[in-house]
Amino acid sequence: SLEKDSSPQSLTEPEEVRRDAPRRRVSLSGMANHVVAVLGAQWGDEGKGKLVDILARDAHVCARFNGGSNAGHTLHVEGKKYALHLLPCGLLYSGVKNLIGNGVVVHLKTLLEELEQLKDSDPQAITRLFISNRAQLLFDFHQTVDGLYEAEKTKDGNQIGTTKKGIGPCYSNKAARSGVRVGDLLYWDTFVERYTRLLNEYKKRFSFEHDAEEELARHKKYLETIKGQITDSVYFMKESLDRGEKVLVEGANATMLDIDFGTYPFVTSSSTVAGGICIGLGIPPTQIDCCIGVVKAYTTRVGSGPFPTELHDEIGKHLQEVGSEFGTTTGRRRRCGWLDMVMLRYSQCMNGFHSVNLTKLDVLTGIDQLKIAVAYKLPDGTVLPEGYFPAVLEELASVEVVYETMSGWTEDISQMTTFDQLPKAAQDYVVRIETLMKVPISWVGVGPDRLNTIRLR
Ligand code: 2SA
Ligand code: GDP
Ligand code: MG
Repeated sequence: SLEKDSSPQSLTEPEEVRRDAPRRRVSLSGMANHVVAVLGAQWGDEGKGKLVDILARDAHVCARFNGGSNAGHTLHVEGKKYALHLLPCGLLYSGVKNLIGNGVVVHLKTLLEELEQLKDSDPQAITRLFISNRAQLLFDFHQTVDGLYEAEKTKDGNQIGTTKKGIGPCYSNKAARSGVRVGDLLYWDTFVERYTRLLNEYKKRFSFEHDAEEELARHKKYLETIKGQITDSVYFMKESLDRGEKVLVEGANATMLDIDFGTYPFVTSSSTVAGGICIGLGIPPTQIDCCIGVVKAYTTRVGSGPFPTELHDEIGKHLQEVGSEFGTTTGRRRRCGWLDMVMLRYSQCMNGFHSVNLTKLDVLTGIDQLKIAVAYKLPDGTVLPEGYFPAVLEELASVEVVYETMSGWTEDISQMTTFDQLPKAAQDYVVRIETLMKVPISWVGVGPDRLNTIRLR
């Protein structure tokens, strides 16, 4: 009976089973775990690509779970610079399989152009790439429509400052259940029907020219190239995990751009936080062993939206210029400001980072005094509690930022390889961040190259 089922006795057994189940031990040293995720803790461009590149060497699989070609991950490897947008960074290693999960929106033209870049040095790269049959296809008209929405919003001063890569329109179609998926390509007539229906929906809403015949013909060619790479990613991941393979999950965009938890509506359209991994790859939360947060030693943001610690002075200019803060995808100048611990503690609430990679510490060299935002105060003097970040932009706009000031340093730290070599002021800055965030820092970036990384744990 119902009563019996809900009695405390019936709960005892499963609880015991759960308690007895072996728990995996988390290691802070990245790929010592089975499933490791690298996620951006701020507004993106923290340097996720660089850490993924460092860890991918020891992975069997590198997987993307969210976003599309709006992401821009820059890698500096052996004197060469790579900018990847849609391809997982693990593709640079010949022993790593790369998965584009169901949560990604795939613009095949971009994907194949990126592969083309690698063709000379690595003609086999495509054989290591797998694309989920459940991933949404992003067409050229999504990009056109992204621009048209932005133009409409610009009229009222509400533009988001998107990358115009079609991300918002494509995820909207997914939610509206009118999207076209990668697997649909395998059933050509259905694909053409769905594509045409979707395009016609947009044609009713906007006036724009679009050569559907040409785009369809191109997709027929794309299909020939990628047919063997289309996979059922849930099954792919299950098999991989059953074999005990090491999986590196590569986050795109970042926490404060998350569709739910970011500074809505000035966000991207995917789930960028730890929870998004399960949705975008089809793996259970119990499989994720370690989440690493990538935190830039200051804050940047590209596009519109609130930025409480933004600097409009010489220091902001220093961060922008010394940090080469330009968008990897659009070349846009990134807005710069002080490190914001209020935001990072909020970021920790959703992501539960096991450890942190602090990046771009070298960019702070030469700044006399460094500030860290440690609290937000409301107009009535109330200090917001730890972990709380205003969801409503009006409340966020009303806060006064409370800063702590620390001494800077002048020594060039870019060639330093141990924590002990860092000037005392730089060490203090790192330790202070660790204390305020309550998460161990495992790596400190002191330059763009793979090698410019100090390992702490
Ligand atoms: P979208 O295109 O719909 O995802 O844009 C919505 C908002 O998300 C921001 N966004 C980004 N912010 C930082 N970096 C991103 N990737 C590129 C990079 C950006 C670039 O690595 O530099 O090149 O401009 C990225 N992608 C999206 C975007 O600025 C909007 O605020
Ligand atoms: P992602 O989107 O998080 O992968 O980051 P991006 O590649 O868009 O932007 C980060 C930029 O900072 C890239 O140009 C990296 O090469 C560079 N970078 C990463 N780590 C460091 C670092 O520790 N110091 C310096 N100076 N540059 C870094
Ligand atoms: Mg980027």
